[in-house]
Order: sequence, then structure tokens, then C-alpha cells
Amino acid sequence: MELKALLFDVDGTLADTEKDGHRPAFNMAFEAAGLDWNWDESLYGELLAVTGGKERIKYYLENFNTQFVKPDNFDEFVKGLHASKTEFYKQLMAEGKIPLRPGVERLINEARQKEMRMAIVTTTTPANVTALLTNTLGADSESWFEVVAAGDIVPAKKPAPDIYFWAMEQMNLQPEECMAFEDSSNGIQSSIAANLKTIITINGYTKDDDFSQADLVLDQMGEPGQAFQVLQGEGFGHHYLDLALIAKIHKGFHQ
Ligand code: XBP
Ligand code: MG
Repeated sequence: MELKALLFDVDGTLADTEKDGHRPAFNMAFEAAGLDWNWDESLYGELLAVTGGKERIKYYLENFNTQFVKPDNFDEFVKGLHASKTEFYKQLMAEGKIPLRPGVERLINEARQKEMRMAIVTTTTPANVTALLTNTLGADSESWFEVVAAGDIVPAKKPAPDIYFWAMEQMNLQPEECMAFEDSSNGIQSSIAANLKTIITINGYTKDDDFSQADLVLDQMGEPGQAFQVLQGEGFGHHYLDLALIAKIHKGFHQ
């Protein structure tokens, strides 16, 4: 089947938001709430085992801070902390400190020019997607994506495939007509379970994850003059990820 759409994960794939965006935002929210919790880079790497900010806070308390006495209204408490974290995250994005990863803007622009359909498929909160896109690609850039599938739209977050199925249903597309872009183990488990071909760009937190099911694993999307490194799969002599290479991967030329 013909390739009709690119489905992009956000955190770690479009930008390195986890270490310098989400993590400090969680810490700011903890401090503002008078909590002495601090998620350093190494602990945060372990907490990334669980997707979703509210889910991550609960996972932290169950596994790393079992001393904490939960308040009676625990779910509301977590919701409040997370809402505060989202505000801090939006502020960090507005300061423009987190750039898109190499090649992301170029590929999105090429897709727009060639009228390739695009969607966002993420577990992060919708407001975070808006904040990242508007502060990097511009005020109207969210509208370039036909669907923004994000946050609590489906109850079962990645690694469950639900969010990909939801996005494809909205777009009236079959998995064979799409390519997914991910950066992590939870991400690829989700996309593969949704029967999607998947291209991975690794990052510091995910470089040792299992990507054996990926169709292509790269260190970055690359730019003209800034070649990617192919870590798994076939680069077909290309030096950066563009629609021509994505089409080859999609057709599975190597099979
Ligand atoms: C990233 C996540 C999110 C963020 C935090 O998923 O797991 O939970 O770390 O965002 P993806 P929230 O790579 O699929 O975008 O606090 O808004 O959940
Ligand atoms: Mg990700």
C-alpha cells in the first residue's frame, strides 16, 4: 500500500524534552508544593519506564519513595501536582530553550510541501504539544498535523497501541499506509503492536533500549552536511532522513 501519513511521537523524537523539559518541570512543581522530592537525571531515566506524568508520579511513590504518606485525596493530589508541572513545562517551552532535534523541521517542511499527511501520537499532555510546536515551528504549526492524539484521550498509554489505533481511526488510515517515528522502547512497543513500520531516532535515555523490531534505527534524522548514523537497518546510501528514504523503508526494499 502507498505511504500516506507520517505519525510522530513527540518527547525524545521531535525534541529532547525529557531531561531538560519534563524533568525540571516536575521538580519545579514538587518544590512549589513544598515537597523535597528531586528527580535527578539518573533517577528520571528509571522513571521513564512508565509513560504519562501522573502515572510516573505514582510509580515514583510506589517504587522509590515508599516513605511518603499519601494524602486521603491521593488522585486529586497527583492531578494537582501534574497540572502545576504542565504550567512549568509550558513556561520552559516559552523560554525557547528546547530546540527540535536535527532534521525534524526539514522533514516536516518537506512533508508539507509534498502534501504528505501528518499526525502527532504521544502520551504527553496536549498543552505540552502545543507549547513545543508553537515555540519551535511557529504559531500555526499545530494545524499542519491532521490529528493530535495526546495524553488521556485513550486510558491505556504507550506501550499499549491504543493511541496509534485512535489516530489512524480518526484519519481513516490503515497501518500499512503509515510510518511511525519513535525514540523509545515504550514507543516502539506501542507502534509495533499497532502493526506500524517504525523508524527510531535514539537519544541519551533510550540508546540501550531494544529496537530489534524497528525498520530503521538512526542516531538522528540528520541534515544535508550533518549525516545520520545508521545503527540498524538499511540507509540505502542516504545521509539524512527524507521522504524518499522513508518511502524505501516503507516499501521494505530490503526484503
Ligand atoms: C512521553 C511521556 C510523557 C512525558 C510527560 O511520551 O511519557 O509522559 O514524559 O508528559 P511520548 P506528561 O514520547 O509518547 O510523547 O507529564 O504530560 O504526561
Ligand atoms: Mg518518545
